[in-house]
Amino acid sequence: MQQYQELLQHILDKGLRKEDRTGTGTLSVFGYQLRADLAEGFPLLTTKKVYYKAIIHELLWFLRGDTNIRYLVQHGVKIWNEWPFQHYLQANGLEERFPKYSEAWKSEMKVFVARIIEEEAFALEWGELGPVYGRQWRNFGGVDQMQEVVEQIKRSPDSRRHIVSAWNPPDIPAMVKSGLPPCHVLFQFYVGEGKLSCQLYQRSADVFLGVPFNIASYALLTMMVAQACGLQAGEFVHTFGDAHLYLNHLEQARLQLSREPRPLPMMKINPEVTGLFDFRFEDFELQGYDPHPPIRAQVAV
Ligand code: DHF
Ligand code: TMP
Repeated sequence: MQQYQELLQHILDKGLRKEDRTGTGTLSVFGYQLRADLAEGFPLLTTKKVYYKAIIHELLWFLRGDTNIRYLVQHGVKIWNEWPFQHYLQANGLEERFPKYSEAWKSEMKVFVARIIEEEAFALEWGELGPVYGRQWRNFGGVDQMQEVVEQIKRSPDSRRHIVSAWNPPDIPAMVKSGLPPCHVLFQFYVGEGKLSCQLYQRSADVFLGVPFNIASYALLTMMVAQACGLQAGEFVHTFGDAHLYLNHLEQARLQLSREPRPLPMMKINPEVTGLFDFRFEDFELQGYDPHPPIRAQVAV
């Protein structure tokens, strides 16, 4: 993924200094595009180790229509914990006792997550992110967009209307309350020469932490939808709105840029699964992933 390295360099060179909602500050560019040919390998970064198991679980969680972090934490996935936790602190007047990013905050988050796992009622009340991706994909005002898009691709592959949108304006306030409004907002499928391609529009992109997950997640979704439609996987095209590096990720980005990309791994999917909603974690096997070591960074909440 030389193109990802180029995006990091581009933001370091050309990014505008902008303040942001989280108070962290960013270097930001507007409008950028990456393309990955899925026949060349699975586009998982090799210049740092990416916890790809979280990506598979998160994608299966979206496809279930689930919006509660309980399923994720039960599968060891921590990437969505900060937002319901912060909402919980705020709703219970605990924000001052547990200042964001402090050691007390980090250890209280562990207590919170343990309760999400152990107490179903607590999870139902405090583990909800609101009507985010899973809800909109499977039930956007009563429409199962994922089911319909698969049927449409099979029925009229040449259609220019293979769209799934997570951006549901009446639902945005409820998403803001306990989570975030969608970052990966809208995607479109395209069929040509028996291959299925996908383009994503991402309105806001944390290039160091979120984007490596987003690329792999949509590449995998493209492969899964292709299999469910009896097609080969083509390209994943990733289009960005505000693509930014948080100011506390710049050192990490420079370290990553000093590393040479390695050959891409291959993702093997159980060929027997033919329904998009029938995939299980065990149906995926990543082969030949040999990344450089992980690079830690604080996610901006
Ligand atoms: N907020 C912000 N500011 N940036 C994001 O990327 C982001 N992503 C969200 C929700 N809110 C967000 C959902 N996706 C991580 C990766 C993806 C993700 C959220 C967090 C993350 O922290 N990754 C670390 C640790 C992964 C692990 O658990 O091992 C990484 O090093 O990749
Ligand atoms: P925002 O809602 O103020 O744009 O903040 C959302 C942040 O989360 C922003 O830094 C982008 C980042 N993000 C990703 O990069 N990918 C994701 O999948 C998600 C959910 C968020």
